Amino acid sequence: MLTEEQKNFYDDQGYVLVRGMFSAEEAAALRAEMHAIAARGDTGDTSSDATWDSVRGEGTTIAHCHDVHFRSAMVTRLLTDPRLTGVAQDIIGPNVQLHHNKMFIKPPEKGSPFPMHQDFPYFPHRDHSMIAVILHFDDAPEEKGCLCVYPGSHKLGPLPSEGTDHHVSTERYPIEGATALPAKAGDALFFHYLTIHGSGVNRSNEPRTTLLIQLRDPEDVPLNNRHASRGQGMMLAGIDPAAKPFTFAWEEQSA
Ligand SMILES: O=C(O)CCC(=O)C(=O)O
Repeated sequence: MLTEEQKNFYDDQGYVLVRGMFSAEEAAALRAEMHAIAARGDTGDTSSDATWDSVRGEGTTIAHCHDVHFRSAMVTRLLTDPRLTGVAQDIIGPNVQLHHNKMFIKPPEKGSPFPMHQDFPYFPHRDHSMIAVILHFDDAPEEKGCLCVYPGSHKLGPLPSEGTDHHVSTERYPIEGATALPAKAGDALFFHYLTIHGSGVNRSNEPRTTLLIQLRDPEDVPLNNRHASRGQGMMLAGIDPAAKPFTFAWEEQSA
């Protein structure tokens, strides 16, 4: 749960870093689980390197996989952990729905950066209820390419985006002008999908291991049908007041 002060901070700044949501032991176990997924090459239908187009060719890579709860029961349990969903409820409201989740491992010395961007262009929603939470499974100091944000930028609304990876203007919003948010293993960073964010290269000699979960109010309305994912629509807290009768995918295809 957020304190009143944390809630006000989130409303004003568009992010809140919750320290020690998970213990060092829990973070270590989750870190091992992520690295085991990567070692198995269990990245499903997503490409194993998530380096963005606008920074490709600079010798960096980043291991990733989507729908991590379809690969690991530990992650399925994590998605409904009340420590996580409680904070999400404080931000979104009583009903919290899964949009998607993805693991990132930024390898040592050459872990890819994420250009500064808003998440809005990837999955725009009518009411802007969408948030992200990044769970840190090892320490993410600045030299590891921790997340950086432009505080308060969620109040600017959707901004023009550039390139195939939809980053914001690099002249207007350089990463050097953003606030770095170094985190420790077990910390959880929540931010609004309009908050401008990104991260630098991992120049350290250790990987940076995270799980990013995107959550929304089930009554919010997606403005396009891009970015579908397995398990999208699962309720992680509360109920879905807008739930429609269930149909299997093959029934929809044959209808
Ligand atoms: O993990 C990071 O450093 C940022 C990831 C991100 O912003 C994204 O996937 O949209």
